[in-house]
Amino acid sequence: MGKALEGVRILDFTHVQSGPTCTQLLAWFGADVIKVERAGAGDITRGQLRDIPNVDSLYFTMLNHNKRSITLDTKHPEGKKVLETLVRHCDVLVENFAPGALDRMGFTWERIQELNPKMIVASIKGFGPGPYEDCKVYENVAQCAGGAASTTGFDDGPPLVTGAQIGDSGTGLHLALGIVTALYQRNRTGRGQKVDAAMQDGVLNLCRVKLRDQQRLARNHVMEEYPQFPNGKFGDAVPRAGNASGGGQPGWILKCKGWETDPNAYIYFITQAPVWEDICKVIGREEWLTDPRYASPKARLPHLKEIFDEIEKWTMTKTKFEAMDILNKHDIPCGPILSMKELAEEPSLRKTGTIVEVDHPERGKYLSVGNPIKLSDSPTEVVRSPLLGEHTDEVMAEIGISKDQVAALRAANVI
Ligand code: CAO
Repeated sequence: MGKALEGVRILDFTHVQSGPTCTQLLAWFGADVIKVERAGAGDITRGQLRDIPNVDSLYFTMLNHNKRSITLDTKHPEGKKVLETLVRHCDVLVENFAPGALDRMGFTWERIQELNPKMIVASIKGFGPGPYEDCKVYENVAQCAGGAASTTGFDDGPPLVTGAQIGDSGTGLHLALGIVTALYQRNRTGRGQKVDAAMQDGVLNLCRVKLRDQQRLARNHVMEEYPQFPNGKFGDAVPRAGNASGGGQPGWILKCKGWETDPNAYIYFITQAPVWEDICKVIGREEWLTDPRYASPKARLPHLKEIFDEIEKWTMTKTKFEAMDILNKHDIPCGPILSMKELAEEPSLRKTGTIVEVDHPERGKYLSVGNPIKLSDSPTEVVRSPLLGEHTDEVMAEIGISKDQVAALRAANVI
C-alpha cells in the first residue's frame, strides 16, 4: 500500500518542537523529509533534557521520526551551493528559524522562487506582522500572547500555562494543513507559494471560544455558566473559569475515591441537560426532579456550585473507573483524569498506534506518540529518528554530488 504523500520531498530546516511536529506529520503521511542540521551540533533538542548520557534525547527522538538527517553548513559558500541543489530537488521547504534567519542565509523568498518556482516555503514564527514580528518565541510565550494563559486557571490565581503544547505542536499542525493545501493548489497552478503560521495566531485559533465569550461579556456584562456567576465579579475581560466547561453544558472536575492520596483520582462530569433525570437518579437526588430551582438548565445555572458539590459526594464513593462504568450506562458524558502513567500503559492506545514502542540503536526501546490522524489507505509506521547526519552520503548521491565532492565537503567541514 502506498502512502498519501509519497513522492513529496520536504527540505526540513525545522528545529526544537513547533516545526518538527509539522514535518514529522508529513513524514508519517509518506513524504520524504530531509532534515538539515549543522555538523557536530544538530537540532539543539538532541542534547536537551537527556535521560541517557550522549544519546539523542527523548525530546528529539519523539519529534523526528521517519525523517532523514543530513549535515550541512548553509552559511558556507560551498554549503549554499548544495542547498541550492536541494531547493531545486525538493517540493517544500519548512523552517522555524528566528525571524529573518533564512534571508540572512541568502535564501529569500525571491531567490527560492528563482531556483524553483514550484517550491512551497512554509514558516512558523512567534508572531505575524505587527509589533512583535521580530521576536523569538517559545511555547509558553505563545500561550501567553495567544490568549490561553489569561483564560486558564482559577479566578483567584495567576494566569496559567497548560501542559498541552498548543503553541508548538498546535502551530505545527496548522502549518502541516497549510502545506498540504498549498500542494493541492500547486497541482492546479503549477506554482509554489508561501505558507505562514504564527504561534500567536495558532493559539488564538484554538482559544476561539474565549473570543466568543469576550463579545458575550461585552454585550451582557455577565456569563451565567462561569463560576463567577452569581456571586463573583466580572471585569471587562474574559476571566479564568477554573474547570468550567467551555460549551453550553456545565461541567466540573470532581473528586473520586482515593483523591486524598492519588493526585489524579478525579473525573470530569458534565451535567448534560438531556440526561439530567438520570444524573438525579444515579446520585440519589430524585427530589431535584420536581424542585423548580433545578427544573431547567437556565434555572440550574445559579446553583451549579451546589449541584457539583452534591454530585461530588457521590463520585467520592467510587473510583474514577467505577464512576465511568456507571455513568456511561446512562450516557452521562464524563471522563477520567488520566495520568501519563495510565496513558502509557493503556492497551487500547497501543493497539491503535496512538502510543508506539520504538527501538533506537543507541537508546534502546522507548515510547512515543504515533500518528493521531488515521488514514485507511495510508497507514503510519513509526520509524526511529535519524542519528545526526546519518543520511548525508545517501542524500548527496541522490542529488548528484559525487563521492569525491562529498569527501571534499567533509574535509572542509561543510557537511
Ligand atoms: N548551517 C548554518 N547555520 C545555521 C544552520 C545550518 N545548517 N541552521 C541554523 N543556522 C543558523 C541560522 O541561520 C541562525 O543564524 P543567524 O542568527 O546568524 O541568522 C542561527 O543558526 C540560529 O537560528 P535561530 O535564531 O532560529 O535559533 P535560536 O536557537 O537562537 O532560536 C527559536 C530558537 C526557537 C527561539 C527561534 O528559532 C524562533 O523564534 N523560531 C520561530 C518560532 C518558533 O518556532 N518557536 C518554537 C520553538 S519550539 O519551542
